[in-house]
Amino acid sequence: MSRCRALIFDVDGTLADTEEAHRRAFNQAFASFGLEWVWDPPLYADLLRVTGGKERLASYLSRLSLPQAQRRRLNDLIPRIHERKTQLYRDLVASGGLSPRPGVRKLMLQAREAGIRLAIASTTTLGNIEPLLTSILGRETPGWFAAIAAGDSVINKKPAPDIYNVALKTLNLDASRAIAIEDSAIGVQSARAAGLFTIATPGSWT
Ligand code: XBP
Ligand code: MG
Repeated sequence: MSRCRALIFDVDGTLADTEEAHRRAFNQAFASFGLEWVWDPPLYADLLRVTGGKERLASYLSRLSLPQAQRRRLNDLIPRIHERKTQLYRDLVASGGLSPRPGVRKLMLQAREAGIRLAIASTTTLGNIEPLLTSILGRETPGWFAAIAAGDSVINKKPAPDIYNVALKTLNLDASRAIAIEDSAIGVQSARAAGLFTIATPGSWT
């Protein structure tokens, strides 16, 4: 194993246990659109097999038996529902209810002291990441990352390797020079497909 020059962190479930906040934000968004959808924890755990909030919404919609016209209307509404969900999620993050998972801050500080760069490869919306880092680790921490690859910067989300390839490209590193840290089987698949040695840190939704 050649010397590691970067750690590439997944976000949701790895830096912090954020999926409960995502789940609440989805449900609050549904209510604000007058939709009677409720994603309870068991259903959400199943829906998490689809990465990306918009893709997850489309996957849920495909399960519902609806008249064609209503399906089309709701499908067209997905970007707006997701936009609302993202705003509600950021409000939840800003309210300060989340903290980093044990060891995350220490590992980042040790990496920085060792001259190992930090990066992020996440399926979540790019605009969620800086507020989350600021809220759970402090205002200066978004500047710790040499690369933040997220959300819609790739078409094929995890388990495809694309988002990790974007992070590696930004770092200008070969996969053999970095280690990925992930909480989900889908995330591990994605990092491995990009050729990365991957550490799995199972969380409450794994
Ligand atoms: C986890 C995801 C994201 C979040 C929801 O991302 O799959 O879709 O569940 O965030 P990660 P969005 O790769 O960090 O584990 O609604 O913004 O997609
Ligand atoms: Mg994750």
